[in-house]
Amino acid sequence: MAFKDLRDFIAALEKAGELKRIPFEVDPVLEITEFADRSVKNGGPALLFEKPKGSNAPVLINAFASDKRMQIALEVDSIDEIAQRITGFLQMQPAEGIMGKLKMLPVLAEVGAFFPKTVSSGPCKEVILRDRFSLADIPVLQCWPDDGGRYITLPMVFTKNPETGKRNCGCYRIQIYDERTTGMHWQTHKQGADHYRSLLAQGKASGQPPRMDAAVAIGADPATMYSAILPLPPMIDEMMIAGFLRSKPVEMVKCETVDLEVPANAEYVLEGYLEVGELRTEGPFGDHTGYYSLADEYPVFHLTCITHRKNPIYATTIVGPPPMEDYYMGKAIERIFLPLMRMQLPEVRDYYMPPEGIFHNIMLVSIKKAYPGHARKVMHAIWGLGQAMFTKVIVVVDEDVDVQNVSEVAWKALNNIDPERDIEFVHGPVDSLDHASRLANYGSKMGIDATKKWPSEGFTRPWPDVIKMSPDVKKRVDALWEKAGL
Ligand SMILES: Cc1cc2nc3c(=O)[nH]c(=O)nc-3n(C[C@H](O)[C@H](O)[C@H](O)COP(=O)(O)O)c2cc1C
Ligand SMILES: [Mn+2]
Repeated sequence: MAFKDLRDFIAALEKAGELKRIPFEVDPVLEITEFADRSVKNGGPALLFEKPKGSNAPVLINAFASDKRMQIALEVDSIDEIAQRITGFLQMQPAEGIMGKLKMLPVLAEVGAFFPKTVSSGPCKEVILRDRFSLADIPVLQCWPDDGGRYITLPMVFTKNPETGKRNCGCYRIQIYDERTTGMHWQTHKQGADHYRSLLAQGKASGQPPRMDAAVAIGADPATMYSAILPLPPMIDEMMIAGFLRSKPVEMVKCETVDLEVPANAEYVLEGYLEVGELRTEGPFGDHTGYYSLADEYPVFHLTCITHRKNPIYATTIVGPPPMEDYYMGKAIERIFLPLMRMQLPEVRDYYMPPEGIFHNIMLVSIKKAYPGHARKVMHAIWGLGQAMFTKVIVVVDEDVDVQNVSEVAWKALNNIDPERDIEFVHGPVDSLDHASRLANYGSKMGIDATKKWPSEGFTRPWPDVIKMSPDVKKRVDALWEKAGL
């Protein structure tokens, strides 16, 4: 049964003992962060602050901040179930004969059942504010002491590709400038920025800077919220993937003042426009690298209308020194995308992005090596694979290495490399949050080929085996172990 909305998810978290209500006043300026940070690092529950200072709306945080809560959010016992469902679709073969076609019908029906559905109204329209509205009524956090202000941190930002009309939904933070004006922090590699660039070019060609519509939904059923962070190819509608994840179409409603649709079950919807070309200083912001990302110039979002549910609940998150809530969201991405990565790179056995690497700083990859230079081919392929292009360090190991075990990777990889021979540097795009690259968004990346080296790769010395005790001795000592009282 798909979650109807955020409230339904909150009820499920509460029933599972995964949510704690905080009934007294806590300040959204810094205090909620300190609660959320301590709680996530202690393996604590999701938190619902019922009385955030200065607002009537409760604040939900850490709702996705554990493996268990990610499973509840996506309604599975293990995230691998989603990967298996995806693999099932990918393995779908053209059906032969009537029986084959009949067998495929349920799968095809399931595919059809994912597509978002437009409905005429929904809970997000319970209150429509066109004239008197203010962002100050929402309990938006100031996350860290040196932040440039308050930031909406878990939004679903909807825009349309001006050329194709195709929708995109991305999670890009939103800095509050005043009651009706915000920043729009889509980084240059993201889809929202791409739509904006197209309009900028159109404006330059016509001599008239156009306006760009945007709508920001906050709080919905968890699969829909989660879909906003998924690194999907541009032509894939996040709302379709949300439908796939919850096995039920997402219901969308038209906005009041802009030509966009948003999830009907959203808690809040901010509608508005960007004057294409208008930039303003955004940041600094205590970011998921654990450092403050520096202030930079980003587009400005002007609100034209706010709609919300009656008694809205404000859903948010904080990022900062890892592990934080976003680590658990990222871990689920890693599992969900493994079959998709393997579709293009079947030699990949597994991969892992340790929390200290903040998604893009390090990826450990195991492969079934089949030909000379194979590890390097895999590195370059990963640097060409969507947002994996940002990966600063890629370590490729043989399939016998368990990449989920960092200690095993470090041990085997460090033994297996001749650094001057096995490390490869490349130049290219890097994550906008990388503060060490020589230029913003451009820098170098490193690949480490830690696979066993072959004679066909010019390695002619013998390669030793890993030490292992023989199984019969292990068995004998198992028995003697008890006898020894150990
Ligand atoms: C909590 C959180 C906050 C994020 N904030 C931003 C942000 O401010 N700017 C940005 O470009 N990406 C941000 N991201 C990453 C994007 O949501 C992610 O790259 C997504 O795939 C972008 O979607 P798109 O490919 O449709 O643009 C954030 C992710 C999370 C989990
Ligand atoms: Mn997208």
